[in-house]
Amino acid sequence: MTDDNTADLGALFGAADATSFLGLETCDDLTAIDASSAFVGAPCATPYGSVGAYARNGPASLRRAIAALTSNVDRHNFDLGGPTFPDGCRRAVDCGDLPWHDSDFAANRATIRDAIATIAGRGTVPILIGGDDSVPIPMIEAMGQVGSAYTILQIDAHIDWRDSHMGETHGLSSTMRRASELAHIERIIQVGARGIGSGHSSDLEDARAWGAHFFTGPDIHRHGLAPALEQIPKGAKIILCIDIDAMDPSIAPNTIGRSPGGLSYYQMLDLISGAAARGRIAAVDFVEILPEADIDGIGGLTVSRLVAATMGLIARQDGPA
Ligand SMILES: [Mn+2]
Repeated sequence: MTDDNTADLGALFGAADATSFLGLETCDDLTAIDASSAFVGAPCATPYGSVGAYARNGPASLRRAIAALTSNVDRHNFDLGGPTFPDGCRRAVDCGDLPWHDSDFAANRATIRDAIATIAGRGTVPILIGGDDSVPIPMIEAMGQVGSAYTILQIDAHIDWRDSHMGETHGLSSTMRRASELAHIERIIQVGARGIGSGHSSDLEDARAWGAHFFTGPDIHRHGLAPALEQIPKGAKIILCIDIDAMDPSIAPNTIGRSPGGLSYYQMLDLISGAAARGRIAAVDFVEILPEADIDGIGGLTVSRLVAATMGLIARQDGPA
C-alpha cells in the first residue's frame, strides 16, 4: 500500500524500484551493444526559444510509468501473443538519457546522431524517446550512415513540413521537411494529421509535390489502417516516427499538442505491427512526451506499454538467435 492507502500494482506483483525501462539491462558502452532494440532517452535537441526543453522529462516518465511491471517482463503479453521477448530472441536494453545542453543545439544534434549511428551500426534498433519532435531530425540523418532507401512511417497529429518556424529550421515543426531533403529517405507516409496545427496549406502542397502520402485522422477512422500500410513497400527498411499526440488525448493526455479525434492504442499497435509485417523496422522514435500534462498517469501508462510492445515486435524481427 502507498501512503495514501491506495493499492499499488507494483507492490501486488513484487516489482523492485526500476531505474531502467521495464527493468531491462542497462548499456553504457554503445560500441559494445548487443540487443534487439535500445531505449535511448533524448530530453532535448532543438527547442524553440519560446518554450525551451519542455519535454525533457519524457524519458524518465516512461521508466516510472512501467516500473510496476519490472517483475513481469517474462510473463505473457497478450498484445504480442507471447512473452515480450520470446525465448532465444535478443532482449532490449536501456541506454539511459543522452547528455544535452539548453543552448548548444548543434551539440545536442551531434550527440543524438553519433549515438544512433553507433547503435544502428551494431545491428540494434534504436528507440529514441523524446523530448520534443525536433529529436528525430538527427536520428533520421544518422540512419544514412548505416543504410539507404528508407521509408518513413510518421504517425502524428501534425505534418511537420514547415521550412522554418520562429527562425529555426531544425525545430519540431520542420521534422518531415528536413527528412525529405535527405538522399537516403525514399518514401514518406504520414498518418493521423487532424485539426489545426502550425502548418499552412502550402506546406501540405509542398509535401504532396515531394510525394509524401497522407492518411489523415478522419481517413483512418473512416477507412481503417490498411490503405496506409499498403503504401509501405514490401521489404522496406522503415523508420517509425511517432509523435504521441497522434493518439487520442483521452488515452495520451501527456503531450503539448492534444487534438481530439486521435488514434486508439490498438490502431497504434496495429500500425506498428503492420509495418513490421511489410518490412523491417530500422529505427523508432516516440516524442512529445510531457509528463507535467498527464492526468493520473494515464498517458504514461499508454505510451510506456506501447514502447514495450514495440520492443517485443522488434525482438521478433530476427527470430531466435
Ligand atoms: Mn505532433
